[in-house]
Amino acid sequence: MVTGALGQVGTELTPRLRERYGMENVLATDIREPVEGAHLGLFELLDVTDLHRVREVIKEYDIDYIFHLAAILSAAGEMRPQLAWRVNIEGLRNILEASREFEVERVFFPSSIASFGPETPREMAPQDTIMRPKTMYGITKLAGELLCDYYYYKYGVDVRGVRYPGIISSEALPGGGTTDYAVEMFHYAVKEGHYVCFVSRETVLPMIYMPDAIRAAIELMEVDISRLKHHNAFNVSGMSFSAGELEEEIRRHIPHFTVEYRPDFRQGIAETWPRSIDDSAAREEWGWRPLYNLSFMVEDMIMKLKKKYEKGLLS
Ligand code: NAD
Ligand code: AKB
Repeated sequence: MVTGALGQVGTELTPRLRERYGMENVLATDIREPVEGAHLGLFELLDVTDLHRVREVIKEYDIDYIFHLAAILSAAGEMRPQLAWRVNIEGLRNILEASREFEVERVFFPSSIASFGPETPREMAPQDTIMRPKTMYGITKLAGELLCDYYYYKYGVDVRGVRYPGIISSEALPGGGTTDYAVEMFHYAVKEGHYVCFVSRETVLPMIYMPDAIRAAIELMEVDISRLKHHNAFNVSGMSFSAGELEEEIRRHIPHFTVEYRPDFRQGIAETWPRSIDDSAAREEWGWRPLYNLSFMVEDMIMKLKKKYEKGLLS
């Protein structure tokens, strides 16, 4: 079962899981209906804050693995902090509680670089370090990591997770995060040749390309637990670059592309996050290796988006 399956990650993780485990073996769920005509396979409406419904769906489908993606991201969470708390904390608790009750075999929980704070070393943020997040989203992600630990040690629920950097992808648009500029920049480059960026040119954040992000989730869920010392909240890294460096790399493919930098409140959020993260624990414990660097990712993104705009799949 995938929760929040219609979001940026679920849109690509769900089909990948279906390819790997069989169409009929993967249930997509979300609080909203899929767009009409989208070929989705098994789907149920599920609000993760509704424990009764979470239990009902897990029981009805005899769920054994859960990829719990439903969440309110950083920028949206600053607009609606109470909602972020409810979805990210109560939703996770419901998933863990029902997993304990129905003996779900494994749960995947994606945390984020947002769980770090300004007191964390900004370069190569370590796996185990000081963490004092300043956004509601970051607070819920850090509390979520701890809640996952609690269910693992107290009840033996096999919950595993990563701390994702900003995820760049070409299928679904991102859903209200601070790193959204890194995806939006591609769309505006391809369709308009100009982008107004909401963080400064110098802002550096860690990022990962979606194929690597999905592989990380699947590899971690499949690894033999005896290899894991951390089991949860693994730093996974792909690349780090400034907004200006991304602009320049895109311009190598679209020479007329220009960007204007007009930082808004999301600049303040970005400044509380590390510029790069150390993922050596993931590398050592389960063999994690990212395959995409900046130039490889930019080339692939532009090729995919150009095709989509040309075919009229995006407007
Ligand atoms: P998204 O915002 O694109 O998608 C979240 C989905 O959750 C949406 O489809 C939304 O409809 C659904 N949702 C919202 N409230 C819900 C509720 N009450 N019940 C059920 N579904 C609900 O997010 P995403 O980018 O796909 O992120 C997936 C997960 O990965 C999240 O937990 C996020 O914190 C984490 N993550 C994402 C990134 C990133 O850059 N995308 C980075 C780090 C961590
Ligand atoms: C956000 O910007 O909120 C997300 C994240 C890094 O968790 N993309």
